[in-house]
Amino acid sequence: MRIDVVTIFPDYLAPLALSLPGKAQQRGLLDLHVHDLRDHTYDRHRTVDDTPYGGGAGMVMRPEPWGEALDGLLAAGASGDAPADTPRLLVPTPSGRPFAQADAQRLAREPWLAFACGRYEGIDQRVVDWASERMPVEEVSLGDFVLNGGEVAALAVIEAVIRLLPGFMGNPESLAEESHGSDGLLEYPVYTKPALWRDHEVPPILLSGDHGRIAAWRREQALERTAQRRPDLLAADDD
Ligand code: 6GU
Repeated sequence: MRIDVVTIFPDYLAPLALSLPGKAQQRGLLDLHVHDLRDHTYDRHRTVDDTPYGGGAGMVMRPEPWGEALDGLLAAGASGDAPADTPRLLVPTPSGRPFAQADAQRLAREPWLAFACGRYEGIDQRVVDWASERMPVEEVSLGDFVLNGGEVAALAVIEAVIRLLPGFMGNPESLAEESHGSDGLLEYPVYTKPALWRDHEVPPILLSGDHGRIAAWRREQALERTAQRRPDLLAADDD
């Protein structure tokens, strides 16, 4: 999978050189391209923002640098240098549609993703409107809170997606058994050695060797936890 990220802070994406994402790049599973939006500015101060039309607080990202940056992606697509004609463009924003595991699974099947990381009060809406006429575009949110910019959100989405790529994980079985996995429940609590730690015991059933009762206990715990923390998930859980 190819992933392009356009940002005024390329260093925010540096963690993708670490750990499993770093290995995935070395092994050719992930082809990551990070671009500095300011490379598409031509004034002395490399300005990317301006005051909002209609007034109000904060600054808005000007469309011209974004247009050039996206032109560059389309040129890569047209030249055959990329794995598709266009990327699917993800725009992280608190006003986007909520991003969930099903989206990660859907995006993991795409050959080419691009991320437009906005800062300040956001990107001039015409950039999304123009891009939408040329490539699939999704404005996505991680939840009901506000980050300073799209970079941390892009990192989170990228990690959620690339860990689903075939061959990314050492042990693909850990993909099947996790919160927001196929059963729609939160994960049950987990324990390891020692069996007694600071007066706290591991639930004895887990030491019983009775795999049927252990599976039933875990299901019960997952249901209880989900009811406590995320009742909204149970409303949609049919079984
Ligand atoms: Cl995707 N972007 C920003 N800037 N803030 C957020 C977010 C995204 N999701 C939650 N808060």
